[in-house]
Amino acid sequence: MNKGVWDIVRAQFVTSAVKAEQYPSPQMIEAAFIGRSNVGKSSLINSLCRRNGLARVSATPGKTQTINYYLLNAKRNVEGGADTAQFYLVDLPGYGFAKTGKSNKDLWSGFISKYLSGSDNLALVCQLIDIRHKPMESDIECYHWLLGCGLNVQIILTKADKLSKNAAMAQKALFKRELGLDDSRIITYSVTQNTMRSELINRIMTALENHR
Ligand SMILES: Nc1nc2c(ncn2[C@@H]2O[C@H](COP(=O)(O)OP(=O)(O)OP(=O)(O)O)[C@@H](O)[C@H]2O)c(=O)[nH]1
Ligand SMILES: [Mg+2]
Repeated sequence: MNKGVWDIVRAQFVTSAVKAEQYPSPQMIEAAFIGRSNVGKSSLINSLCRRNGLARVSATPGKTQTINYYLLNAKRNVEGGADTAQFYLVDLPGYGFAKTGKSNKDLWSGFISKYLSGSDNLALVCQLIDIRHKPMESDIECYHWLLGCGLNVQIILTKADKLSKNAAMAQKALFKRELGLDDSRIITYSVTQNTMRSELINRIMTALENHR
């Protein structure tokens, strides 16, 4: 049967959580977004959902401080009708940023690592890395930690519009080597250009479909 590509047709904020008792019900399959503060996690969620202002974006690192759940409806055309699917997109606080008072490191050793290591519904973790940077210790460490949890990880190099096409390709090759990735595990993205939006949505949907 001929199947079309998935698109996101509806998105709404559901709830914020800092502990398991606050996770939303009903439970549903999930894809989570993680990465250093300011890398563009919330912006990417808005881009995928085509809803500016759905997730709060800020030029100041440390904007997102809780686990934020968004309920997404996806749709694709199939012969004679349409397939639909529902899942949670989960926006997480960034790592690698210490604010006065409660250190961001504490959050990571606490509720965020509990969320990542304890969810049977978590089909995919999208780890975002700023394409302009060299591979950083914290990113490499995070990536291996996620793999160690048995999680399915997709690397997204963000803010691709900040580099020339050639420089962006060179950075992608560097990250592929450094993390040992094939092309199916890494994608470059820009919220101002949006050219990879459909590709990324379909990678997420494939991961959700393959998760038992
Ligand atoms: N040029 C450009 N800027 C971007 C892109 N994505 C995000 N930004 C900018 O990067 C800044 C941080 O974006 P956020 O989406 O708030 O980043 P975040 O990872 O959610 O940050 P925290 O919640 O603080 O961890 C904002 O000023 C965005 O406008 C992109 O693809 N291109
Ligand atoms: Mg954010």
